[in-house]
Amino acid sequence: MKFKTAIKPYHAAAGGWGSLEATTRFVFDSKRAIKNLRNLMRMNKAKGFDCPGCAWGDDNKSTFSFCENGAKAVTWEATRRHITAEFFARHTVSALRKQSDYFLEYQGRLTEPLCYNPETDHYEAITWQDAFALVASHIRAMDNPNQLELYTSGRASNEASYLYQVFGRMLGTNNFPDCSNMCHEASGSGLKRSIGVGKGTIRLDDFDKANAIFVFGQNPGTNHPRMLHSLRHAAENGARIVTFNTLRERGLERFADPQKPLEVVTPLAGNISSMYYQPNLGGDMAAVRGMAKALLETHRQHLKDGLPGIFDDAFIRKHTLGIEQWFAEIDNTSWDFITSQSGLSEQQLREAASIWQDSERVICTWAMGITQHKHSLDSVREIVNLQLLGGHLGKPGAGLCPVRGHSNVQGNRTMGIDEKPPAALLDSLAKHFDFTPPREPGHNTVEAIEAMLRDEVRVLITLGGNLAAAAPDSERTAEALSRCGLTVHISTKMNRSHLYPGINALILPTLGRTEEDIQESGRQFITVEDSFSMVHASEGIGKPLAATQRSETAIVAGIAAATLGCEKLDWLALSADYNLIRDHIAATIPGFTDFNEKCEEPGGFWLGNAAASYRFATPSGKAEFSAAPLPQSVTPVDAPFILQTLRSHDQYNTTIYGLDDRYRGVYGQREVLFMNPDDIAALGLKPGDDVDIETHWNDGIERKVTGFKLVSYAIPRGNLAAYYPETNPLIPLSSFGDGTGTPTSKSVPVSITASQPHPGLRLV
Ligand SMILES: Nc1nc2c(c(=O)[nH]1)N[C@H]1C(S)=C(S)[C@@H](COP(=O)(O)OP(=O)(O)OC[C@H]3O[C@@H](n4cnc5c(=O)[nH]c(N)nc54)[C@H](O)[C@@H]3O)O[C@H]1N2
Ligand SMILES: Nc1nc2c(c(=O)[nH]1)N[C@H]1C(S)=C(S)[C@@H](COP(=O)(O)OP(=O)(O)OC[C@H]3O[C@@H](n4cnc5c(=O)[nH]c(N)nc54)[C@H](O)[C@@H]3O)O[C@H]1N2
Ligand SMILES: [Mo]
Repeated sequence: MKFKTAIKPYHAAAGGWGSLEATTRFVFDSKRAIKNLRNLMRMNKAKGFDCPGCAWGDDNKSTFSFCENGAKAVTWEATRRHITAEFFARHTVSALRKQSDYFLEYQGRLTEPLCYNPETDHYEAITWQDAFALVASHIRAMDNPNQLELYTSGRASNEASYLYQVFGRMLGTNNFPDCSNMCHEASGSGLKRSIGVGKGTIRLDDFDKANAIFVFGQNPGTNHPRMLHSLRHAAENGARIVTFNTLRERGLERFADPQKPLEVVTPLAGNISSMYYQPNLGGDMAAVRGMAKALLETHRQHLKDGLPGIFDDAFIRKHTLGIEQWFAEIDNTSWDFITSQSGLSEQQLREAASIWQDSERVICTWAMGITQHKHSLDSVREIVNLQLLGGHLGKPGAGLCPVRGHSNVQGNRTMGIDEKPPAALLDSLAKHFDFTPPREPGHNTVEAIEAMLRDEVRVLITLGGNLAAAAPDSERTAEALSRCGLTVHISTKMNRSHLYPGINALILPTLGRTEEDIQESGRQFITVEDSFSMVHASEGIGKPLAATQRSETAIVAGIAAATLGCEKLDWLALSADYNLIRDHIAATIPGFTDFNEKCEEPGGFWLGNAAASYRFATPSGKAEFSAAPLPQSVTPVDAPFILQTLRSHDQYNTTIYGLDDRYRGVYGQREVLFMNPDDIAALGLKPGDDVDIETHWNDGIERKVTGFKLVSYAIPRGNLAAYYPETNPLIPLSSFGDGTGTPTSKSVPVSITASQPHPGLRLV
């Protein structure tokens, strides 16, 4: 495949024609355009399926609610392109490894179960029955249940993930690594410590009521496009939108609603951010500390002048603990340190603080720019601290909003996909199913890979996802996968993880969310939970490509039945009728009483949020301020540059839809490095030059990628950006967040050198 490459800065608003054009091009390119469009129409409606794009919520008001990137996700899944065992008979696994991630998934949907033959290096067809029997025999041959790893990616339904965790725990393990370990772990853990619940406290309509919205480390124009509607609407209502983002991101500057044709042909596009600050990578905790320092100073001055203070004293007194220690820590933190770590001036931080102070209702949102650093847990807690000061919790238009990634990643946790399960969950499972679940914590994603490298893993099952490409330190992760006794991937499409088979390996082809799911008792629906704790039903409408594809729920049940038998729990009866699974969920998971009846509610039902009702499940029973010092430095190892690894506009995590990144002006290529023009000049280089990127780390291992094209970009000096997963080889497995285990994908210490010309091209 050849692509035309170009760098052409994008000047229009995000959304608008560009957005529509790209959407329709994508839809019409696909082989069944009309059906796809019908899919789009139904997306997010009561009787359609939940968009597999992101975890943003639905307002159920508009009749045609889709975004460009949701459209891509749907058409990518609903393609008629597919591969069978015949494809794998033509290509060895080693040959496929040389292909790009784009090529692999572009081949289309997987349609039949496949088993790796190490003698020929080919995947070959296998029956479902033999596949389940093979998994069961490997699991039964383990000496200890912790030789099993059960990975989950956040698309799996509540029903499939619930069965999956019951299966694992009945076997005796809590090894549930998941994509969340690489994603919002800091949000879950940080919020839990501060306010007792690891989820956001607001609902979608709170955006309409806020006076100010602070958006930290997030690129909604690409990753949560429907959020732009909420921000735009809020801005029109007079809310101030304050963005902290290391890069200039078009979607956070201006947005034209593609569903309002007038806006896209006239300059009516709405401005999004009132203020746009560009901190250093990892500088947000310092930035928030700076805001708090400015506020504290004003507060003390008010008290000195006999005026009322500026904080919500009643809220603080009644509901919080530890403010004095935090204030002492603020006093200990100098402006010099704050400004050098954040990269923002004292004046900028005072200005941001004054917007916060002038706003009666404040929302803070954040995503990977906050959660993928070493000090992410403390950063999340610092944002909570700020919100607690103003009592911005549990009132309309105010609160905390970690914006989740995968469309059901929050639901997976609710269903018990958790390597550190709360005792209450285990107690409830023990009682309901009458067994003794394991109590010791299991492995998160990094720990699972380390265990594989130590040859401790006999069986790895992945319920969706693509560990080989998504996890850090690609070379070591690939080796880790190859060391497993058996790898089992439950997947919709071919991906890199399939190309690092264990000693034995299976690929099990599954139905996607857009597809009809017919079981013995008839047509099934599944349920998901969005970022706002709304649970709702989702029912596919597309005809499956092949009778040999099975639903995720049926596959999990099939594995469990073959391994554990159906005497204790009739797994096959559960997969014949998902209502029965929901009855078990209702009996064991808080908030799901009368689950089946509640699924009838259009738009779904709200699980509630204890902290938003001033019930804090912390040790003290109060919301707890955190008094963590700022980190001495953002990375433990010094290097000339810090690199963040992020998403382009044409990808869904490791799935590459195309090679353009329109809003950042990059076309036909992905191996690019965004750098400040002064840094480019200081290195004696120019835009378009090829460079190598090398990690500085403390374990003597060389980590380097070569031949990345320099792109001059609005990014503070010393900071760099490049795409994931091409840069995953640079992230050391041992570099992860304190208390989160999340790989530090947004702060990799690196140096840059000009690439050596290719030997074949050298002039003599
Ligand atoms: N179309 C599409 N949608 C998606 C996804 C996708 O790949 N494609 N992925 C889904 C998933 S799983 C997730 S988790 C979300 C991810 O959603 P995002 O978090 O928006 O994803 P990233 O591309 O990693 O972008 C990180 C953003 O934070 C900024 N940033 C990075 N480091 C810092 C920092 O230290 N401080 C500040 N202030 N800013 C920083 C970057 O410049 C960038 O704008 O999106 C979900 N939705
Ligand atoms: N360097 C770097 N690394 C990162 C990140 C980063 O920002 N930088 N982000 C991290 C984040 S936030 C996340 S969430 C992880 C993502 O990690 P994963 O969730 O593991 O990766 P995905 O790319 O989302 O998984 C894609 C694969 O899922 C399968 N799939 C798609 N739909 C379905 C389905 O409906 N059912 C099933 N069973 N399979 C399906 C397809 O086979 C596809 O190839 O990556 C992390 N890795
Ligand atoms: Mo994510």
